[in-house]
Parts: sequence; C-alpha cells; structure tokens
Amino acid sequence: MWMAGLRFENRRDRDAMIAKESRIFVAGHQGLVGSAVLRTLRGAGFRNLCYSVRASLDLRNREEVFRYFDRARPKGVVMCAGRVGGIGANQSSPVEFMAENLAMGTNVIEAADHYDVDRFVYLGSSCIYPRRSPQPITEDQLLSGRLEPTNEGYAIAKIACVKLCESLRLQYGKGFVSLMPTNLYGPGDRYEADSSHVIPALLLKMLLAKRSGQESVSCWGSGQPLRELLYVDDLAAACVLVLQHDGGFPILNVGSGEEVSIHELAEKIADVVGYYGKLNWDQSKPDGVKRKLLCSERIRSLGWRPRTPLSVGLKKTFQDFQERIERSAEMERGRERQQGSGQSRLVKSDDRVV
Ligand code: GFB
Repeated sequence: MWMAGLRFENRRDRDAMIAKESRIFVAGHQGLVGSAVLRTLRGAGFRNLCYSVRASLDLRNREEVFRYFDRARPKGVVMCAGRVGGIGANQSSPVEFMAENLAMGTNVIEAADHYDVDRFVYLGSSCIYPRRSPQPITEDQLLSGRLEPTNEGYAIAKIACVKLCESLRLQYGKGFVSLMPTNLYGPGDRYEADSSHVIPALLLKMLLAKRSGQESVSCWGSGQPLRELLYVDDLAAACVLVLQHDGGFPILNVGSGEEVSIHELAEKIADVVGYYGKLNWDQSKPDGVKRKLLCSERIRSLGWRPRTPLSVGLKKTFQDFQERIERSAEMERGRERQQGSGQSRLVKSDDRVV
C-alpha cells in the first residue's frame, strides 16, 4: 500500500499547472509509445512540443542530455525512450536491456529534476511486477517477489527508474509519476520476426507466409499464457491525463482489462491478415510469465478508460503496417534526406527540434 499519509506532505511541483502552451519534451518520439504521445498531445491542443532524433541527442549520454535540457527548458516531460523488445530480444540481450534503460532513464530523470520540470511522466512496464503476483496486479505488489527471468534485466532498470521518480516525489515534492502499461501494440511498432513483441512478430510472419503461400507459421511457446493487451493510443491518453493532472499517486497501472490467451491472439491475427495456413507451436521457445493482468483502478479513478477493443486495434495496426510496407521505399529515401538535415519526419512547423 502506498504511504497515503505522505501523499501531499511535500506538496510543491505536483500542483503546478501544465498549460497547452507549456513546452513538453517527448523523449523517444519515434517509437511506438512516443509517436502515439506526440499524436495525442497535438490532438489535445499542445503546441509547444520538443523532441530530438538520436543522431543529435543520445539519451545514454548524460552530458548530451543535460545540454539538451539546458537549451530546451521543458516544463513537462514524457519519458517514452528506451530499449524495448519482445521476449526473444529480452532473453538474448539482458545486458543492453538493463544498461541502456538504466542510463537513459537516470539521465533524463536527473536532468528533469535539475532543470526543475513541473511534471514528469515515466513509462514503466507490467513486467516489473513479480512473476507470481496475485491477479489482478495492484501497484503495491512491486518488489514483493522474484521477477520473470526472461526480462529481469529490463525490469530491474525500469524498477530503479520508477523508484527514483517515487523518491523525488516523496523527498522533494516533485511532480514525477510513473505509468505501468500492460503489453502494448499499435501503429508505429517494430516488425522483426525474432525480436518484436508477439503482435508485430505474428503480423509480419503471417503476412509473409500469406504472400509466399507458406503452409504454416511458427508461433512461440505453448500458446497458453494470457496477455492483457492495450492499444497504444489509449496509453497515450493516460500519459496526457497525468501530465495535466497529478492524481496524487506515484505509480499507476494502465491496462485494458482485455485478456486473451496467446493461442486465441494468434488466431485473431491470422483472421485479420487473412492467413489460413497452420499455426505450429514451437515449445522450444519461452512462454514467459503465465499471466499479468493489471488492476487499473487508480488510473480509472482519475477518469481514464480504454477506448479501443482488441478487434478494432488489431485491424488498425495491420492497416498501418500495410501502409508502411507500401510506403517503405519512399520512406527509406525520406529517412536518408532527414538524416541529412538532422530532423525527424514528425516535425511540424509549430514544433521545435531543439
Ligand atoms: O510479446 P511478447 O514477446 O512479450 O510475448 P512478453 C508474449 C507471448 O507470446 C509469449 C508468445 O508467451 C511468447 O512465447 N509468442 C508466440 C510470441 N509467438 C511469438 C512470436 O512470434 N514472437 C514473440 N515475441 N512472442 C515482454 C517482455 O514479455 O513483455 C518485455 O519481455 C516487455 O520486457 C513486454 O515487458 C511488455 O509479455 O512475454
């Protein structure tokens, strides 16, 4: 249970207002979450957004991060940057998942504290909870048991940053909040057969199999684990909500409440893709945690609700994937041009790339 008595004891930045004119730094704006946060902020009328491409700002480099904050002076930060990947990538590269996420997280949190931002939203993950947590998982189960081994490195980095945010809040009254999203999917994901999360990996494998007339697709594990899935724009709405309004909690779970077995999910994906071949379950691949359903009562008490059912979200995601494939040649040329100019393709005239 979070220490309710301390909640407003040190009240200061937590009461600060984040106006639509306030400058907001979206760290990791080209990723799945960051691009959704940028879209949602724009849709909500925020007009003073800033972000930077990796070529000009390496978040693993403390000096670069501090220099960036010194120039940009944001009032709010949404920290979406990180090394992310599915169960395969986590298992094969624990060093990179732990070290890079620790470096990026602590650099950005420390710089945000040093330059006195009013509101900081850190993105954690449901995998930071113990692997045998009672379900649905409440926020107070953090650090109450052993972690899931397939993503221990990533989880430890995230836990350190969540705790740093919480400590800044408790010790100095800072407006730092961590959101703990469940498994995410949506437009702008990364599509790689071996290192993506389950939805982009299966969309990719099934689309390729359909196009080449392949009779079967290899799915990982037993298909038995359950996953709660959340469309990324729904998470972005939660980020914007807590950016504007501090609800008084240091950690808030964000889940859809919609749980499916991986087996059922694979069938839904096959349906969306229109792939009618066989699904082979490769049990030499890991299942990961059996279940991780979040209790999202806290964020719901602030008025947030998930808006996108899985059936709708999967269709939108696949549509985005197909459009991206069709545009890929053009995008590749565009990316080369942007790298030349040091700017992101998401840059709009009223945003600043500082
Ligand atoms: O999405 P996923 O990699 O995330 O895997 P986790 C979810 C489930 O889908 C696992 C199964 O049981 C996989 O075995 N699966 C079936 C597949 N076919 C595939 C496939 O082709 N690719 C993938 N990737 N999975 C991650 C963590 O775990 O969750 C991260 O490793 C992060 O750290 C993320 O926290 C949210 O839920 O297992």
